[in-house]
Amino acid sequence: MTNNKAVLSWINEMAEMVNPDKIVWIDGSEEQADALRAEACSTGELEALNPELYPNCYLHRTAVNDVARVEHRTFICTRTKEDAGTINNWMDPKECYEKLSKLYKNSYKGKTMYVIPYSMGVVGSDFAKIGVELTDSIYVVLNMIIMTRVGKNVIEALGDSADFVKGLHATADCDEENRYICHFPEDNTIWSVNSAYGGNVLLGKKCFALRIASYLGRKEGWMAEHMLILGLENPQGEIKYISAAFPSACGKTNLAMLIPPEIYKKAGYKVWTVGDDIAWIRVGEDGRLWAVNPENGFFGVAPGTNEHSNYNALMTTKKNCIFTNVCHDLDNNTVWWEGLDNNPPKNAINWKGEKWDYTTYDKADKVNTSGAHPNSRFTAMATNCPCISSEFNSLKGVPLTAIIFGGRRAKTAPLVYESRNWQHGTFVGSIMASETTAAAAGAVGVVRRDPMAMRPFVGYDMGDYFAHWLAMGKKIPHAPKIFHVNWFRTDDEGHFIWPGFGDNMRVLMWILARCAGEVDAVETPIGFVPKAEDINIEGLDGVTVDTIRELLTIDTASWLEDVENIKAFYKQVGDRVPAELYDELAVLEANLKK
Ligand code: OXD
Ligand code: MN
Repeated sequence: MTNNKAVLSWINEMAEMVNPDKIVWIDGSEEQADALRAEACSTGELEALNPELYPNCYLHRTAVNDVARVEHRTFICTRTKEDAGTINNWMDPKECYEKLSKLYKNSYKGKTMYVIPYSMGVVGSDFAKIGVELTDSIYVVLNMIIMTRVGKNVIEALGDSADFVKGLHATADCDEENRYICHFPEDNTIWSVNSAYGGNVLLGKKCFALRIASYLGRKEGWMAEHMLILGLENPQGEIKYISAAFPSACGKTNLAMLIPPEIYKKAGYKVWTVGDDIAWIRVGEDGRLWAVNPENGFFGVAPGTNEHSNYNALMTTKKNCIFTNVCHDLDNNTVWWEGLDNNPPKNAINWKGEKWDYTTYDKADKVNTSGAHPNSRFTAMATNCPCISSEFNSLKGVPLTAIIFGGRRAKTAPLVYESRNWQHGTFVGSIMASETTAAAAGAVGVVRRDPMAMRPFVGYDMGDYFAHWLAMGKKIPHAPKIFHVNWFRTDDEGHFIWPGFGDNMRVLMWILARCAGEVDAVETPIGFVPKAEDINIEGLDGVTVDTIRELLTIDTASWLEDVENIKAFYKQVGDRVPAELYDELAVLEANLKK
């Protein structure tokens, strides 16, 4: 498919090591994808679902020991340990190549090597970057076809350039003890071995679009972030774009596909999805920040997705979708997961491939008793999403009006607050955290600091990453305002106070009003919070202005406790935490003690 010397000699070198029976290029055609689906169905790698209810949809099960990203086996292999930083696992590149070469040796024997040329971002856009993934798995090929832009036009766009990310994946024996997800940012290379689970093997996603891309972004002056992008359209037809970073499992996909509450819907407001997981962001010629979603599909968590929590995501899964590790309803050959409805299938196979009796389900032991694995997934085409933005395929992206950070905090963070400026906003991102609700451990959960929701995804030193955020701020004449939200405050009985889901739009409306200079705010030690009466609660059952007041209170004692936790975290990040962030921390502490 190409005469590109760099591509061909790399493929030859890899093929010599893994020793496939044959090499097949993925050309992006429907005919080839169809043939691969048929082949995967004939071997049992995929099961075709009911063609009337789920046209062109398939079910796949991974090995039971291979169901999630493996952060403890994920490495950043820069030449010096310091450049990978203290938060990442590090291995010397030479040592890593040697170690993994042994695991790769002959691992494709009897198999086909699929060569997948793919683009992150629309081919032809200034944002787009090209990768080539080699894999022994048809499941990976078919997922990559949904999640990225794959095919001939990509390799044509590459021409004879050597500027592409080289990704090698081998399922090998799926041996947990020898599972490695390794990144060589200095070589534009990703090596993944002994896994076949999405997050570890769809190399365009976390590995390239976040870890390698964050490294490239720093070098080239742009940003790769773990952020959704949405457009909020007002009744006049004007659309403002917002990006938001939340840690995994804090509702990014739900916010990205939000359905406005009745009062806003009636008035003519709409929400459009540009992306649900990753944003690549650049400074535009107009001095604003412009963002694209480099992906082409959604790799979403299935459990909990239902008509009420995320109607649009559910609709997106109804055709051309690959389901992984969900429950198989044998009566009508469809899929099911916990939280889809209250009607578990009576004749079903669970995520492990065993006959499943729904009456044995025990919330305290989900992994062993649920029909679908808690991290079971759907891989769905973005263009099947009912609320996909008309700018999804835009070459220049969308201009950002606001950036939002958020975490799951039972007590500390208020419903929403606004940072004072870019530097303070960077600080707010750097202190992001999410709590586990460990009832056994007492009232307050365990805090895991997850800066900008990027803890597992920064391809270099975290202190340098903070410095890059500060440096970017100096290059943006019209920077978006930066906010922090928390949908997860709980009352004394542990119940969520804020209804969340579609009603989060009420908070987005305040954020956009602030960006337009249309509403006042109250200055507090942590930043600006709304006046309680400025959050619209019309049509909200059981939420009063007093509820909002409670959601906006700042508990000085728990914030001071948090300050100590932040100090410990910064210390762990190490020497490269910028002085400006220590200044912001000192200001926060002084404000709280005033
Ligand atoms: C994640 C994901 O783990 O998006 O963050 O899959
Ligand atoms: Mn994610």
